[in-house]
Amino acid sequence: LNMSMKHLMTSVMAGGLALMMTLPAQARDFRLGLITPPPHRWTQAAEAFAEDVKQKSGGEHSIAVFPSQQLGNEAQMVQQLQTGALDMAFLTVAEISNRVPDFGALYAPYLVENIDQAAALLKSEAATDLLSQLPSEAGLVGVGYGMAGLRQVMSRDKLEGPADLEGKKLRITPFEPIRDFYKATGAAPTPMPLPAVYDALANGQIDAIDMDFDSILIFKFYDRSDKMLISNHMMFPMVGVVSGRVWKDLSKDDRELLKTSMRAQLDAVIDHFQALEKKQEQELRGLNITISEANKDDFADAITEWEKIWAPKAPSLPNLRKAVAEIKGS
Ligand code: 3HB
Repeated sequence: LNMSMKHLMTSVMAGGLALMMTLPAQARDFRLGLITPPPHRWTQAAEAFAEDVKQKSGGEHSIAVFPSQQLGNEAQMVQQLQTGALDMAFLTVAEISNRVPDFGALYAPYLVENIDQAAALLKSEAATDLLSQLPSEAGLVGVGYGMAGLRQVMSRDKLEGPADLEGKKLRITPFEPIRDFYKATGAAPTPMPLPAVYDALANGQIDAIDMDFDSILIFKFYDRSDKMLISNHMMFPMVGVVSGRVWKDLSKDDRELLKTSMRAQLDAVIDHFQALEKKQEQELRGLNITISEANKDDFADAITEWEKIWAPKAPSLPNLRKAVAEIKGS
């Protein structure tokens, strides 16, 4: 071979190699489902995640986001994730706790005292450790936590304290730890996914709702229930997941890309709720709403009842409490 042939062959080989290195193994069009509507921070985070993955994969991968329960409720989305029909989702831990009861530990009433402790707990090792149960117990890879604000109660009729919950048809997110908490207060908990709440309140199907400040503002629930009990009785974690079936066929690089990018967005969701909580409370206090407050002592009996049911079902509870004690001490 003369020099120019050799030169040509080397450059062809180098060109081929460069091409192999820049193209990902397989371009993918992923789908991510969630129940929250477009204005909710979770949906905005999902959109930002999709945009980031598109950019970082040089346009090879895309993620289509389906908000507002378009692909079904959370129970249906979990089934789709298990078969691999759906690739990813941002799910309330509520639905997860229906399948893996240990996650109920995150809903111990007054596990945390405020939103800062909730944020720190969800970023702690104790909470992250729980996620390692998801592949075997639910066929999901738990990438990380997000959250919404702490839970409050709104009602059409008088609501000055826990005693006024007696006999009220009270909307809850469909999961067992919260059902058991409200049953213990004497209320009649009515499970209903977020997108159905406004109409149910408007048509009188329910008297009261369990909700966070942010969604109360987004959906204007105060138009239909103008008594608010600021109770801060529970956290409301979210988890970003990838289908276990989909995950096992992804390259190492693609896994890393999805994990890093999703985690950054989930952390930003936690930071958002932490930063805005006071402002949201102020905004609600400025509206024409009758506000009362309640704390851990006011709910003492219901908490004792809850512990009886959930301490045996949620063995991670002591570990989470220890983490909270460390957070408070630091
Ligand atoms: C709910 O109340 O069920 C809910 C609230 C959120 C997000 C998702 C679900 O802020």
